[in-house]
Amino acid sequence: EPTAAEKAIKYRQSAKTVMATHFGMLGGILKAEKFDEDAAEKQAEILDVVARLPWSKFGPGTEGGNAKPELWSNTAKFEEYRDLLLKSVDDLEEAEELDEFKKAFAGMGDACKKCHTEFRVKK
Ligand code: ASC
Repeated sequence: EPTAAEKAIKYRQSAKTVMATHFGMLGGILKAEKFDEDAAEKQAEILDVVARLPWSKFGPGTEGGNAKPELWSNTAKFEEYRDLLLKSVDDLEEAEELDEFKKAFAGMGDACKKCHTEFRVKK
């Protein structure tokens, strides 16, 4: 039986795998020759839910996985990156034109990258 920490790590990694999959699907839609706005809106809707899932599973006692210990000693910074991500999915939800989707998409990728650079172990 996995420990509570192992379950938390599995959960947050799984949620991020799903998030990355939909992020990639949206990227494909935004690069396509003809913009399918309905398809982009569907992905934004999914991301707006999925992007909220991982964060409660980084609580005290869940150190490990691919996260650096610094994540638990600098939670303010971690939460700043999380909020940056959540702002970008709000922007995605509000986007109505290709340019707006692209801008929010870039913001989302930027938030992913900033947090990974600081808090994810280098592989
Ligand atoms: C992904 C993924 C990330 C982000 C990041 C965006 O698909 O797994 O960590 O996008 O590379 O900059």
